Amino acid sequence: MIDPRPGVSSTEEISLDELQLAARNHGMPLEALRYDVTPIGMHYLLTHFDIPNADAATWTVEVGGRVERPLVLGMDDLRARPFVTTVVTMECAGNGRARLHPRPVSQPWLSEAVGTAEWTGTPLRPILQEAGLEADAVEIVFTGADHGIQGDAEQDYERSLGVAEALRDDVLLAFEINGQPLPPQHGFPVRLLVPGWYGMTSVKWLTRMTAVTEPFEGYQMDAYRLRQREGEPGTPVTRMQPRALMIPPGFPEFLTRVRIVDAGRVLLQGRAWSGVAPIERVECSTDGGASWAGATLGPMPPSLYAWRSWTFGWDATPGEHELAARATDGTGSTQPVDQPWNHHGLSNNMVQRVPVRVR
Ligand SMILES: Nc1nc2c(c(=O)[nH]1)N[C@H]1C(S)=C(S)[C@@H](COP(=O)(O)O)O[C@H]1N2
Ligand SMILES: [Mo]
Repeated sequence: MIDPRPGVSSTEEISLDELQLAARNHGMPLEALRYDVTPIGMHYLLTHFDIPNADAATWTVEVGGRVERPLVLGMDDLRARPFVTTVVTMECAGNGRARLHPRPVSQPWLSEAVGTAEWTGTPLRPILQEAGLEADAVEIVFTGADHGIQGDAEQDYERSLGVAEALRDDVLLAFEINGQPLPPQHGFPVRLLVPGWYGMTSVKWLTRMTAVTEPFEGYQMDAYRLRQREGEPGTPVTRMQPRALMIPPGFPEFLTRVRIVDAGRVLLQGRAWSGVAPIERVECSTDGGASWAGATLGPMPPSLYAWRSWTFGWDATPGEHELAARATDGTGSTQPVDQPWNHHGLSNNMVQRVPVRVR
């Protein structure tokens, strides 16, 4: 199929450029869905440019722009502030992209660009209040120390957040993950954490926060919009849409990763999350999505923004099967069974399908 649109692949083959991104930016092995909190090295990772060489002793976070009292905070200042620890599920907005047809050319995620961590940090709101936002400030621009070129624009990685969202009491400047200092790849020494939103908003290697009077239009704002074609205005990508994933049952065949399962009772297990509203329902299908039945939800998660476990009993009969799972959140929003295609393959929560051979 030849697709004339720029930025989408006209072949089914993953290119070496995409493989290069995939080798740097790894997903979470799906068997790690068994953990409430993802072990650090198994949490997904996405870095657009290079991991900066950061020295905590000299690191500063500047607070400037439309504020009454500009601040310069070192890591000792940040660590001396009140801190909280919270369990948050984070997912890349491009998760699922590589299963779209035609395929948007970027980091080729299948469905594993997710992880749940126990983040420790200091709340952002009191810092912004100390700096004193001017009345005409509408957004805060968060700048990372990493630098590169994307879409012809040379840039530091930068994303903004509206003032109301930035002042939410669960937004943190995080300096620890799972009880340890952030490792280099997750934003050492400090990153923004915006629970509920797709990962692009949680700026790593944070160096600057700038209050601005107009919506910020930097590259990473323009890139995260839902549009069918380049050039359309589109709508911004914000919170994580509901998604359920299952631990692929049985054991895999090395190359294809098709699952081999013994006939009989099989307990399917997984996690579900939404950044919009709590998970209300998870359903499973064992016939490729033709019919669905309710899964059993596990205990309430430790925070509003942590994934919830689920289980589903399946009487596996010999033959080839396709398993699927889908989540519904408290707004009634359910995962689509057909692809919700958009130009960069963002915010795409098509159901996961797991081919299984029962013997
Ligand atoms: N400075 C900076 N922050 C960043 C990024 C980046 O490339 N640079 N990537 C973003 C994206 S797209 C995602 S999905 C998350 C990934 O966070 P993680 O690598 O800690 O899982 O970080 C976000 N924050
Ligand atoms: Mo991302």
